[in-house]
Amino acid sequence: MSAYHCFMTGRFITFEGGEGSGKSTQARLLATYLRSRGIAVVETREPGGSPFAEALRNFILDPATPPHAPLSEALLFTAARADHLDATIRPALARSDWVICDRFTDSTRVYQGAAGGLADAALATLESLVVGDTRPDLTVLMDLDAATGLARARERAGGAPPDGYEARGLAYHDLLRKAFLARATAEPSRIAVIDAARPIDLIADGIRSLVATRFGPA
Ligand code: T5A
Repeated sequence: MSAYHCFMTGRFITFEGGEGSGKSTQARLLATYLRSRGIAVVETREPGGSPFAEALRNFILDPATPPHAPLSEALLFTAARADHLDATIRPALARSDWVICDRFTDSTRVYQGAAGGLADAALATLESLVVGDTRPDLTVLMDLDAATGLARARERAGGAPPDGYEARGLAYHDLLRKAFLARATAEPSRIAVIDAARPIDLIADGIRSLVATRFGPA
């Protein structure tokens, strides 16, 4: 029997990082691995993860959406998050499923806070109102230099127009990277930094070890 079976309470794991850093790839691989060990996993993402939040995602990320202020943006992401938590994340954790979420609150703190200029204290207040106690047990920060991440995201898009965030310059994406790393320094017990420049399989192995160390031996 897998040692994971000793840990049947739900776990909440988020993946964070810049564009093209491999979050979705690694979230999917971890979910597949955990399912192979008999664990029920809900894979989800932000913005999105529930019908209402996915509708907001389409609006927010549509390149045709007019420019708007970081505060409006933060409120939209937070509205999507409130529904995502109620409709998807909390019910899954209540069933003792594991939840693996591609982006969560650290993205708001970094994109709308550090990069958008909103005060961290204001975002922290919104966060406690909406997230409450449903905070991630573990956050995997995929750390990659901005140029490589953007190149990967553009290659994958295959010529489709970049969304509003991808279209911003290299200096902006470098600032995001530093802001994510600063969050990891501030919360080392929750946020683990992963070198995302390595081959996909090596990174996946490292994340499995991390999860085993954190929640029980593999
Ligand atoms: N946002 C979001 C906010 O501003 N505030 C918020 O509160 C929230 C929640 C979301 C946007 O919204 C913003 C941030 C974002 O700009 P999105 O479409 O979800 O937009 O974009 P991303 O989350 O950035 O997703 P991406 O798909 O661009 O990046 P991923 O998920 O990090 O990368 P992934 O796994 O899709 O990989 C990209 C490509 O690289 C390859 C993959 O095969 C793929 O082709 N790849 C690798 N290649 C080489 N080596 C590796 N190790 C590789 N790993 C993956």
